[in-house]
Amino acid sequence: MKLKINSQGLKGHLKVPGDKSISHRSIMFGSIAKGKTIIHDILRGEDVLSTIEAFRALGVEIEDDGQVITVHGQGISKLKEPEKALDMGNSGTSTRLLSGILAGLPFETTLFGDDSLSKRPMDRVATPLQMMGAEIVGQTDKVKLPMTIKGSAHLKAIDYVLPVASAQVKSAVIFAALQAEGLTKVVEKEKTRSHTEEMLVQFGGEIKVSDKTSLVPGGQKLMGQEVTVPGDISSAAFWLVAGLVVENSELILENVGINETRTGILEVIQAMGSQLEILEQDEVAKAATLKVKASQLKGTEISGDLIPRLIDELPIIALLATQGEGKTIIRDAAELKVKETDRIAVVADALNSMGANIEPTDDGMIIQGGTKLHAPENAINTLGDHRIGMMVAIAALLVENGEIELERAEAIQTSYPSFFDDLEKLSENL
Ligand code: SPQ
Repeated sequence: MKLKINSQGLKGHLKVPGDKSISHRSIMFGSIAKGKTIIHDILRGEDVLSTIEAFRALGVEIEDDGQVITVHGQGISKLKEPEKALDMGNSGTSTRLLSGILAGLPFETTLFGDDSLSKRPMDRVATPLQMMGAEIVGQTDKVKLPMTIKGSAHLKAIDYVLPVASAQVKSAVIFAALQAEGLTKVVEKEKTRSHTEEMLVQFGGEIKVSDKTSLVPGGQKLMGQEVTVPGDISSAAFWLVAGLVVENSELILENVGINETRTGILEVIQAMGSQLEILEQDEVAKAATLKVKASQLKGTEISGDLIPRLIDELPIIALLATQGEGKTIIRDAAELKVKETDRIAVVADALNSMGANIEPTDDGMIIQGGTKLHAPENAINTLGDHRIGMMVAIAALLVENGEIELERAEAIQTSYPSFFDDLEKLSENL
């Protein structure tokens, strides 16, 4: 598709669409709990639809009346062997978290995905789940998809120190631990998003979390709940950055999820000296209304325990850094290489083709600020990565002349189906 260029400014209010991580988990917890779960404001992105279809195939009745989703949970032991292999689409979260659930169910399930997901490593979940007693076979030693899981009705609790900072691996082990005999201990490398732990408690489960350690007793039974999904800060990030870098912009973003394990981008924006205001904050819903205005920015350093708190925002933060004054250094983010694409290489290639100066490194990027972006010579391809597509669409707003063709733009449906409608709306308000 041809991207909109040369924006004269973005203005107005936007209610940010539902959080993808919480949407997946609301379906999963609802499906393994007993009783009705009612979900408000779920994200109907393709990744979440993959999760919904997978649980329907496992025998769960899930209704969508266009307003709320109702999951008729019958308890985890009532999930049944699917008739065919489950299509996980593009979704790492669906695949890895579902693996933890399937690990304790005594039947065989095969999971497959699209070209991007089939390149992503699944050994990170297969290893702890095999230690607990599940049989898991995938392609190559990295256990890539298609992968077959034969669960065990007698999972054993383990003590597991995560070798990578990953909420998906932590969550897979927690889901398996709920079904195991004994107390499972999971120790994180860095603190990652806490949605699984929090929602487990919301669904009546038990978990003891202290800093990076979680203790999960086995044999748990959960109860259906009413869930309201807050807006996704990872989707809001595109508008936060657009509001800061596109001249003459002023945006108010409502319903932005502010779980503290996800708010690293707000700290970066503040460190870069930009104008960000928190207008309202709802501590119960864990959501806030944020306001941003076009600002002068300066370079910063992003590393260490901040990385898992903004891992999915790094592509759009890289664009932000190209517009600051001075250098921005991103370190400790090697995990970017195993996302929907190698987000270090793909971000650097896409923005450099538009005139940026980004040096990819083994675990991050060195970004020179103050670069003027132009239309690239060739089309830019998302390579199936929604966050690359949205980052390039925001970068295009800064380009004054020419045309920018985005190939495989449909990848954006993964997490933000109304992205271009929202861009249109914010562009019309001048
Ligand atoms: O689900 P998927 O494809 O892995 O999605 C991504 C994304 O950009 O939307 C990563 F590519 O988000 C992950 C995130 O990076 C979602 C997630 C979760 O919901 O638990 C955790 C993070 O992944 P990880 O590997 O660090 O656990």
